[in-house]
Amino acid sequence: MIEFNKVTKNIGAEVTGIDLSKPLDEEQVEVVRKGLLEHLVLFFREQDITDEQHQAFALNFGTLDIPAMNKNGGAIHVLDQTDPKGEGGDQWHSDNTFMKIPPMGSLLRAVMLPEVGGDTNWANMYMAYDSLAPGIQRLCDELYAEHDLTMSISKAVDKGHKFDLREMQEKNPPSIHPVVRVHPETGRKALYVNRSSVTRLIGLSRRENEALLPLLFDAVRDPQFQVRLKWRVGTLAFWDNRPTQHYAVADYTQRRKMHRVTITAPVEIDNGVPTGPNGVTGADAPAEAAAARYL
Ligand SMILES: O=C(O)CCC(=O)C(=O)O
Ligand SMILES: [Fe+2]
Repeated sequence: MIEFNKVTKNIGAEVTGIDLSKPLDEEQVEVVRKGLLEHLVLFFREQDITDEQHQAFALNFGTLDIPAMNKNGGAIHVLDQTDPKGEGGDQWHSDNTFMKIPPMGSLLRAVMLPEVGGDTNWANMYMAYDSLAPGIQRLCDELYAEHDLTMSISKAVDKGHKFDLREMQEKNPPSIHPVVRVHPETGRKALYVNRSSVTRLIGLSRRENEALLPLLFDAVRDPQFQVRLKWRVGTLAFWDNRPTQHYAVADYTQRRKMHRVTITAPVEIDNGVPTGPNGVTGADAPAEAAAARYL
């Protein structure tokens, strides 16, 4: 029987009674899906699985994305790091929010780990939203933000990674999303801005941006909203990318190798377009006024 054992009060559960090397039946898939909605990130321990089994498990919950930075064109993204500082994971973020349809979830598996260090943290962004004063929540409910992959990629380029930044920007132009995202399955509001990719709040002046953005970015920092995972080889983490952010702690110098797939939800469950209160999407943002006031 599949069981969920909470790791903290507010986010994260270890899942037992499931073998990810075997196909799941419909009932098992439904139990895991519900568990994910409740706990936001699920940890599966001692799963000695192949990339194919990893992908087969992910396919129960959506279609596989081909990541923008994947040079080999496959769905498995390999993170192989010994010098992780500034490589992107060590900043609170939700995956690929520069996309019009960011991934619904990510499934990350530890293949090789340093002796110590390299933990990952997740934060509950429903709670981050709930922690704001009602007046600030109302303000946020009406705002939009621009998400751009340039910030995180240019850091990697600075570190010597070979990306053609201009080509990546052309292929992946910035997207605008509501600052508050209503989860299509739970109906709850989550704060949907992250320091890794948000460049500005639309329609606000530069000074207004400078005052408000740090407040919103830093709502994620309260440890009450967080869970920290100590990986073991064979641990797989599956998170709902819509109401969470995560942060990979860059405190190791030995090799750490992780395999990841990201998924897009089935359209009948979620069309994938981040949607705010009253059903607005990035397309409803006041774009003209924004450009003028930003300057
Ligand atoms: O390396 C990790 O633990 C997480 C990296 C990350 O941000 C991701 O896989 O999306
Ligand atoms: Fe990430």
